Amino acid sequence: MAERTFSIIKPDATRRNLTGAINAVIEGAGLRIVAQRRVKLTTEQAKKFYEVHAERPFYGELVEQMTAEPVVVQVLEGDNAVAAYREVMGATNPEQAAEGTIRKQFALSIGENSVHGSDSQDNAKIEIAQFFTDDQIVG
Ligand code: RTP
Ligand code: MG
Repeated sequence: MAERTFSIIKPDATRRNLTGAINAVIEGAGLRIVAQRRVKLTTEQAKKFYEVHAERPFYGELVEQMTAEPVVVQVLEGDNAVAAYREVMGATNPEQAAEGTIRKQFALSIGENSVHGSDSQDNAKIEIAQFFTDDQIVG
């Protein structure tokens, strides 16, 4: 089975009506969107999702931003999906992101950087399970 990763199209992007434009970049890179749902995260959901960053100075702002507007949660499938999506996303700071990446094209700042993608296969499994049951993912 092809590898899967978890993606979030963040509020800064949904607010600017960029869901389709970002999905076009994802699909253009050969990744398949095998599950997708639009949802407004609760503060509890956002806090739990970003628990690893709880001690970082930007944690409060991050949780605020992630709950400000709806997000689109997705499961992406393809060869080396975790690494492939990290490459398509570009660097966390859009000023350092490579040409053609999602963050280079669309991100507003290091915080409002348009997308999230899992950073390992283990975390992908954990993150996917926070939002999707197996029967909701159709590969
Ligand atoms: P992500 O988890 O969202 O895919 O992004 P990432 O791995 O590139 O970045 P990470 O270090 O995991 O940080 C998670 C998210 O926190 C926000 N952030 N703000 N103000 C800041 O200095 C700062 N640093 C990180 C970003 O929204 C980042 O994507
Ligand atoms: Mg991360």
